[in-house]
Amino acid sequence: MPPYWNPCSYLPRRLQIVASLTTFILLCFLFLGSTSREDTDPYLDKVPFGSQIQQGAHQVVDNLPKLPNVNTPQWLNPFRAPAHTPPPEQANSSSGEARWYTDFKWRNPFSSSVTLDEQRAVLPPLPDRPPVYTYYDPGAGRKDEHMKQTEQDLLQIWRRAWWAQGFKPVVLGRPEAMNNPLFRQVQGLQLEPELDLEMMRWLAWGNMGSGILSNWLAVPMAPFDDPLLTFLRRGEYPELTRYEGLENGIFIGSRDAIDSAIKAAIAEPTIKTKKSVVEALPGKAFRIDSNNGGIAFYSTGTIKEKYSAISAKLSNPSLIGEGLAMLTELINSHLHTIWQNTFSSGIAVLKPLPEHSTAMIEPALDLARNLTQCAASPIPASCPPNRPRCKPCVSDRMQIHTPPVFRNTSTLFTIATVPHPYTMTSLLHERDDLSVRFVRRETARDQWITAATKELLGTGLSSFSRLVSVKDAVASDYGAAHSLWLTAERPPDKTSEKDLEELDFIFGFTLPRTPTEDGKSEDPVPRPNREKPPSLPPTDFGEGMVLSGPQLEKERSLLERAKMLLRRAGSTRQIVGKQSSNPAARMRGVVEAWNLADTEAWKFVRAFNARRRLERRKWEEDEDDFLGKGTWDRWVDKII
Ligand SMILES: *[C@@H]1O[C@H](CO)[C@@H](O)[C@H](O)[C@H]1NC(C)=O
Ligand SMILES: *[C@@H]1O[C@H](CO)[C@@H](O)[C@H](O)[C@H]1NC(C)=O
Ligand SMILES: CC(=O)N[C@H]1CO[C@H](CO)[C@@H](O)[C@@H]1O
Repeated sequence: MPPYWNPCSYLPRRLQIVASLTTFILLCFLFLGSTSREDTDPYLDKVPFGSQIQQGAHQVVDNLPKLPNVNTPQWLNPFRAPAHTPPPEQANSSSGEARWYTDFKWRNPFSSSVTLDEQRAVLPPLPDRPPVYTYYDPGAGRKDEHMKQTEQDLLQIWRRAWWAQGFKPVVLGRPEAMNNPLFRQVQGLQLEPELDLEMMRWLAWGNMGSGILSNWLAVPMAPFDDPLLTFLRRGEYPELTRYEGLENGIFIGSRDAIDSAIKAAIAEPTIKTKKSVVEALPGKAFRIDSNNGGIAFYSTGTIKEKYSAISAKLSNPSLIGEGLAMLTELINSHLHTIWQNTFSSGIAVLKPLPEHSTAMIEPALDLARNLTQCAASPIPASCPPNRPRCKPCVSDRMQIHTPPVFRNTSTLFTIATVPHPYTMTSLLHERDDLSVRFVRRETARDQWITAATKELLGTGLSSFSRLVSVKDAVASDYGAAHSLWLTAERPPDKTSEKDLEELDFIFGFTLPRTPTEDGKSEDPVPRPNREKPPSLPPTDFGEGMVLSGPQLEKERSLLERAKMLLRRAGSTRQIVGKQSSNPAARMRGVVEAWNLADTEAWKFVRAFNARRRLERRKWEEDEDDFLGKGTWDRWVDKII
């Protein structure tokens, strides 16, 4: 939906308001006059929030000047549901205070125009994650515990990397292979151990049906929009395909194609002398694709050729565990490097209203610092097998910017912190005792969203139409791959394993978390002659602004108190009962009603993040079924 444009914006402010209001009321009569209901006041009927809060908010803000609402897009909204019944609750659509409703109409500026419920944000449908399977047999070969632990770490890297790229990784084991009706026939063949393992992979894969079969040393290592990854995400694999140069790292195919390939291999008279399925099948059994740039496969051959320090360890039976541990670190550092190379302009830690948001963006800045660090690596200057010309972190350090405005640059990763309007108002006016009167008389509406999108959308638009762009930046495929949106009140908790793991699964690698010797996350290697990365156009204000100690302390404590008040207020649903006895809830309701667009943005981000956490938790629960049936459990039994 294109942003709307206020045709009156060239008029002086007062005239503008009068003209817009007149237009609005006329339009209301035009479009809605004939369907007039009991409500005699056409304006009240149209305020853009759900019916419940509408009453509550009117109690609280009954004599607010209502003018700034004239741009409410309700009457422009072609999707507006004619019925006045809220859509049904969907399964798993809440987490804590956050509630959401998944619908294609998510780009509507106001969720409540779809959900008729102030608390439910409308999110885009979750993209389908095509499954990618790997086969892991902990029993294969004789291994010590340390080695198994390292293999588990490698599997974890594999799972994280595929998850972050929009897939659903599934680790299969021997039980899945045994479940395949062709298992007995394969067993009867007495194959070479190498081919036997390979056949088990195929049997397990065939048992699951169409999909991707990946070696657990084959990980996606490319920008989100890489052509191979984009193709794989589509989830359609009509032909049995392998990839040039990736050996048995990755195959795709439909269930029928997999089955007939296994049958053909079994029927092959010379199969006992073969070492792999590819070798056992005639050449034309596979389509061979050369579009292979998105995946890095750390095969034995590749390790020998490119990472000799590791291959030296792996070829000595008593040092294999150590070699695998090095490989774990190497692959993680390569994933991090490729991520850094993708965002060559650096990281933008969004800082609108910079005079008052230093404390607010501290968690985002901490995250950005860790992301720009160089990951520990046994071979620091190395590149992944699929990107021999990468720029290793040690020679090309990523930059951090703190622009006051959101920029949509494809080579810039944005970390944004969206405050609740109560928090923002409290910080802007440096007071924590906001009153209804003060909010109405002294504060401007929707300051955060207006400031953040000033460059992207100019100054002439209403805050409501800005929501469309912000929602796009948060939740579209493109937006989600180029930015991370946090809420100021619940940033990732540095002391919580869960939150840190969540970040790892968003980025697809483990972030560096060990401070450097001086306690700061600074550049470990001095590099006098490095090239400067492409710099962004300078901003005329805010960037690099630093607060002095006491000021910063004051801001931090205001922020803490705002968080506390919001927690006390709980959900604004409490104020619907008109005379809310909870003054915090009442105050929160007033501020939310005054800053509709900022509130909507905040709720949207909160719901988006909550749903993302829930999606992953659900996958891990589902995966337990496989791991429980298969490898993980038996293997954990052995370790304990
Ligand atoms: C940012 O740019 C991309 C590609 O140029 C575009 O698809 C997207 O809609 C833009 N996002 C916003 C918020 O303007
Ligand atoms: C960033 O690194 C520091 C140590 O330098 C660590 O304490 C902190 O938890 C890390 N934060 C995140 C979000 O990874
Ligand atoms: C993670 C989670 O809450 N999962 C639930 C989703 O909804 C189904 C049925 O509605 C439940 O069975 C799950 O437990």
